[in-house]
Amino acid sequence: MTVICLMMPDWDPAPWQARLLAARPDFEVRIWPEAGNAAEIDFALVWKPERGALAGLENLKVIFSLGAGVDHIFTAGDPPDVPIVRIVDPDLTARMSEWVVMHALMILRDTRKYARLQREKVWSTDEDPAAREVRVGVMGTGVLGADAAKKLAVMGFDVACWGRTEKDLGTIPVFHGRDGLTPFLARTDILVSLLPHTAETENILDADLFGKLARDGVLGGPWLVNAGRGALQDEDAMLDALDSGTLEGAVLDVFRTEPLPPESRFWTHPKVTLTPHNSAISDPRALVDYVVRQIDRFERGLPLENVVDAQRGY
Ligand code: NDP
Ligand code: OXD
Repeated sequence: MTVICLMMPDWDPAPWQARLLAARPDFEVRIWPEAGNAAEIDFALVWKPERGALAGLENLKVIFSLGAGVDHIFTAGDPPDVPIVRIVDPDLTARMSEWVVMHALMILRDTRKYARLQREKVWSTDEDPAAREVRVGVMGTGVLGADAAKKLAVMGFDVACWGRTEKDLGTIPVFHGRDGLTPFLARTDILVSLLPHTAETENILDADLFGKLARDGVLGGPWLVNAGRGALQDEDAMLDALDSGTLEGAVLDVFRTEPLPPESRFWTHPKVTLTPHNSAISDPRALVDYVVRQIDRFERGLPLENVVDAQRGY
């Protein structure tokens, strides 16, 4: 008997449980906190587990993050010393790139202005810029950053990326490391953040960074698009930058506190578009197959895929 524990306090576990059992009727699927004898649990499938919840699973073999990010596991306390496998799946990747490309196009085509003109019943047009004139900088050259960058380039944007280490993304220039950050920002009109939250990336989106973005672009000022994590952003600095015009606008899917509290200024700021951390949802219809495949591999003695480097934190 293989015992699975679903730890997803914010999500409905029912579709995950049903799909797991359909794929592997031999699984016993328990739902936290009704987990029975914790020593019997082999695999934990988690999204934002409660603090300390993983620590008691003494015979755990693998932790599966039900998202691409794993910061939610580390911030819930020291997890047991077992492999952590994260989601890398075309369904999730495609969703994120759709969201990034959609918002880059909405910025390019100034949909905010045309919505206002429609409300005012004004028939008026400007000389809107072409995608090739807009420099998009993607922070993160991993699974999501690379895919979004390639799809932005297909739309005609002038794309570059920035990551921790050197990478080859074909015709897309890749900057890396702290030394590469300033020149990368200096050629960026739309900054897309697809970084993980680690000790190194905490608050990376701060006043200093906003001040280094290009000011000579065709959009009238630089934009920030963040779908990485809220902890990447210094939110007071971001609001100051929006108020002062250092940032022309921001599109935010993630926040330091989620759900975003009703009193947050982001809800009503005229330069902010926000979405409720749904740029790339984890859909059990796609992702259960991935997890089951990894468990099958583990049981057959094959290496797990997409194992997180716990030292690096992603
Ligand atoms: P990957 O691990 O594939 O990529 C992470 C990228 O970040 C790599 O290019 C890595 O560089 C870079 N990176 C990490 N640390 C640093 C640093 N200190 N300086 C510069 N670059 C750094 O992750 P994914 O692309 O799959 O996912 C990225 C993140 O997106 C997730 O961790 C999660 O936080 C977020 N996400 C958000 C979702 C949402 O709905 N809003 C949905 C899914 C993911 P290198 O390769 O050189 O090490
Ligand atoms: C993820 C997320 O990390 O949805 O996959 O945030």
